[in-house]
Amino acid sequence: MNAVVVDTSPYPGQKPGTSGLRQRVAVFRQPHYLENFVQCIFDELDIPPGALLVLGGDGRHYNREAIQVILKMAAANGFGKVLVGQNGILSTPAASCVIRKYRALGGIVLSASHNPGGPDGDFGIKYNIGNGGPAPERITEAIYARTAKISRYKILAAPDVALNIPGETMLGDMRVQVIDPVADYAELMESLFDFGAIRKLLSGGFRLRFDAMHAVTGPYAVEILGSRLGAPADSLMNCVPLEDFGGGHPDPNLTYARDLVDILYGGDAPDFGAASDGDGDRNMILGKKFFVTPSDSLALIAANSTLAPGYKGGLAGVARSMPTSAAVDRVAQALNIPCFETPTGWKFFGNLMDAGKVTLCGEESFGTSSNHVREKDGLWAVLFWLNILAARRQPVEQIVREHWARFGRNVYSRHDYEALPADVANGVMQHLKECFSGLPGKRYGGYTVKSCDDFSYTDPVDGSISRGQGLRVLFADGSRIVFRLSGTGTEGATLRIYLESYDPDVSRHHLDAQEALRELIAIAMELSELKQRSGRHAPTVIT
Ligand code: VG1
Ligand code: CO
Repeated sequence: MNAVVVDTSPYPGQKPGTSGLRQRVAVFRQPHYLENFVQCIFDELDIPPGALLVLGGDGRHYNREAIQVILKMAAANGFGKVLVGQNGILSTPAASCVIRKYRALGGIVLSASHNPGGPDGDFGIKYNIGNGGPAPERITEAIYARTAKISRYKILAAPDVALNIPGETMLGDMRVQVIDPVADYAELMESLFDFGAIRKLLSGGFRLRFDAMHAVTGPYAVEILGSRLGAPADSLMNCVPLEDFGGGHPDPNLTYARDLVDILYGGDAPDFGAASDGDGDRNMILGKKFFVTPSDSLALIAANSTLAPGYKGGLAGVARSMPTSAAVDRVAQALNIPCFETPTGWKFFGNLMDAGKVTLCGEESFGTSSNHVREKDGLWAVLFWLNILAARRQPVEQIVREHWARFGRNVYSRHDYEALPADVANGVMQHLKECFSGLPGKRYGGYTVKSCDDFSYTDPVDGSISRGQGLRVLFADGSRIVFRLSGTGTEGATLRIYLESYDPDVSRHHLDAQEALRELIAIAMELSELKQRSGRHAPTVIT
């Protein structure tokens, strides 16, 4: 078997976004498209002899073919060994866990996360570094720069490797070890949470529903929630992964996880509901007729963290992405620990965790996790909630309401306008920026603008600066509106509007967020001229 060098030429636009390179499957299927990007990743690495790579994906359409290409390219580029999930499957947090556990040089994760899959859907690829986390911008920028110049790639001329049974084979001079995708991850979860207490909760009449949305967490949920914790088989929905996620959006929110939401809001609802996304790094938490916002979930986990054995020593600090509500900031203050505010995207948490500055991190986009891995982790959050529920023995809603009564409520919502024409979305952002200098001091109904800016972040560990991370309008009473363009979509542009106010008054805590934020929503429309510019009258998704 020989390594062959194939001549190629650059494709424009192979630019990693918030989380890797995401494009339509048809784009990835173009000749050399995947190969170009993978070679640029490898060229950017210093691959020492015997280097170990971790490889896996969320099982979406094109996963199987891409895995074979990457294996052959890894062999031709001098890797000593690849750990690959059985059938090419690894959830994003499991990949992170495996990279760390086996001290790999890094890993390649194939996923477009919550984006739809299938032949007409999306595919994605991302490089994770040796700490298990997404490559920082410095590296993704360097990879992108290489994609503009690439002229050849290396690949082994070899038959496909069988990936259906765990075990080891050779591919040229490189070893390929097919691993059980669940085992290492399940072991890590058992080391963090009180499985005995959760088992007791689940056998004592407490009812849960978990929706894997036909995505990668199915087998993880069946093993961990089902086999190890005793959740009945009919409490685990859509746990058979499908290449097209059954035609749905594998995005656990109130819009796309409708089936689960209907069950939790219906008659005879279970006590607890949860879902995770395409690659298993997101989570949605529901109680009986109650939705826990991801920002509140992060704050609640922080406030109750010592109930879980893996966190009983306390937290070093917490971090949240800028658009995430400040609910966790209040918990950090009470615990007297630092709280960091980073740009959107998990890659910004890695340095803080590596430096021991934070234990828990979260994003408003249904992402929560800790320093046990360097990715967000959907099932981890579900298990953390179950651990808290097993210890407190109160309904989800009551736990959240007690939290609000103690810390006040950060009323929060995000409005997404998906698939806008790019020029309309850019026009809105440009218009907002132009207004900014005249806004401070201006009154809108009960709100006075205090300041506005384009969020920029200086990493406290390596000093790197990330600019242009979202437009913020901050009001005198601490409320805020943030406008940001998505960096994960593949069609047109998605504008996200994040709305937040703070209410310490318990007598208003029952209000629906859309109701409580009504005035701020109107101000966001007025400032952005979104309706006039786009002709849209309502968001595509409200969370
Ligand atoms: C979105 C979320 C962001 C998250 C990213 C990746 O990015 O807002 O918080 O880190 O998706 O999540 P954007 O640029 O579209 O707003 V995942 O689960 O899609 O890897
Ligand atoms: Co995801």
